[in-house]
Amino acid sequence: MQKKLFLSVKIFVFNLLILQFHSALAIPTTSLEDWAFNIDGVVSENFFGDPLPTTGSLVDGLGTLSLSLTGGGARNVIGFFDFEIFEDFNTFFNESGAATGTLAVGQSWEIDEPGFVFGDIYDNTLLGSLDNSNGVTAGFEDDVAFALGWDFVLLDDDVATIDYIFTDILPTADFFLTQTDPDLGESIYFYSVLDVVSTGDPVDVPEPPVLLLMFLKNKLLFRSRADSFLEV
Ligand SMILES: [Ca+2]
Ligand SMILES: [Ca+2]
Ligand SMILES: [Ca+2]
Ligand SMILES: [Ca+2]
Repeated sequence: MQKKLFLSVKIFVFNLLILQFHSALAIPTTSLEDWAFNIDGVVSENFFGDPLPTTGSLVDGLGTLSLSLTGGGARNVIGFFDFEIFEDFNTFFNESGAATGTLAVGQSWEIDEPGFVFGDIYDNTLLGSLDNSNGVTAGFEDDVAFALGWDFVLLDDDVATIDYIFTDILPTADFFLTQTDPDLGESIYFYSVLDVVSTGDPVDVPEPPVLLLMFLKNKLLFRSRADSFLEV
């Protein structure tokens, strides 16, 4: 028992030293190894040197990437990401993923090995259909990749904004994915927000006081005409 405790303390101190060494050298703990987007069947892949179809940038693998869509019709968007945590120190395949919360309408997700060994997440991204399952659960650590998708319908004058948020702060989002390096107790979180705004001109509806004035004016006119008619 004492031996086990001593071993645990040794591992804890070792991990602490690695963390301090890491921060002393200002080496980012997370890095984006690979990404792909499928926007209505048009695929952008980091593997082939495509530019990211998003705006925004990531610092040490964290931040927000956004994209805007216009044009009426059914839309299908998937963002795939392969992040590594502490890859230089304890590899990229000692990590696991988890999904938390309730999906929004039209939202889909996947956590899986990125496709070099057993995962089908990359193929699913290219096909435009995620399997809503986790292939790299805790206890079965490997190379974690994750993806979030949206299926929705836009009207002609709608603008959709999709944000992909990567953070090391536990989110309050209704649905989010977690990638964890259990050996160092480090986690990053990923969630997506879809916002649709109509840019159409609002129907020109008179303000209530204006309507009331028009009604009173018409009523007065009618009465005055009626009175004139009676006086003849
Ligand atoms: Ca790792
Ligand atoms: Ca899968
Ligand atoms: Ca990887
Ligand atoms: Ca990974």
